[in-house]
Amino acid sequence: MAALEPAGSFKPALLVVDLQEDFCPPEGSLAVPGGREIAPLINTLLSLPFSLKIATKDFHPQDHISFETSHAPPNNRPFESSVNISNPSETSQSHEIPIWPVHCVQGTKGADIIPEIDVAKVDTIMEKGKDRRVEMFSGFADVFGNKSSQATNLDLADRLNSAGITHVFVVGIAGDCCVKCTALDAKKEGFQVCVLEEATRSVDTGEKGWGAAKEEMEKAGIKMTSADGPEVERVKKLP
Ligand code: VGL
Ligand code: ZN
Repeated sequence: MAALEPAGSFKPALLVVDLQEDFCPPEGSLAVPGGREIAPLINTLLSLPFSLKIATKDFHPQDHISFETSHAPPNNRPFESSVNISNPSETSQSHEIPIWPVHCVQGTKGADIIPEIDVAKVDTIMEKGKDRRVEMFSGFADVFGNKSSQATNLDLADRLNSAGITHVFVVGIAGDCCVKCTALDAKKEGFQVCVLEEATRSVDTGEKGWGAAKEEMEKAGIKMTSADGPEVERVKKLP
């Protein structure tokens, strides 16, 4: 659908990925260094005339398959262990996923969007990762590429397409995880995609983490840019 927009048209959306308590210091169970620092810049972006502003939330059941508590030791160490999970809709397919500390459990404070973010400026909040059986980093689909209503409250691509969105700007946390996967899927869905680098923070800021994530995104045709760059200038000029 995005491809059906007239050439040269510009209807940008802002996706604010997972700015939640559990991903932020000082108390988050999966705190990403500097996660809270990017809130002021994200609020500035939220006040710009994007056609649509969506915030995503990682929103897991308490027995989610990515949690250390869902697996037996010794192969359940967060940031070290990984497990194979099978595709709920095609059980012959499997995928290796990392093990995480318990995070963003539905109904807990850890799942809340941090109060520093001006959520009144957000049009829609989408929840992802709701199916205990499968990992979902991207707001568009799970790690197998499934779009299931069991895992989310909203089909993100549908929402963007029905608003006639052409360009997707991605910010938030974690840069090397959910931001990357969401940006890659946005590109696959046919949108032009920018990631605003200073408005993301990563679990691993090194070459293997954010460095590799940037390379993968750039290879896919995603633009790494800045809030001072020409892409955001174009948003500022919108009526
Ligand atoms: C995320 C790890 C596990 C993220 C979500 O938001 O980047 N990371 N679940
Ligand atoms: Zn998660």
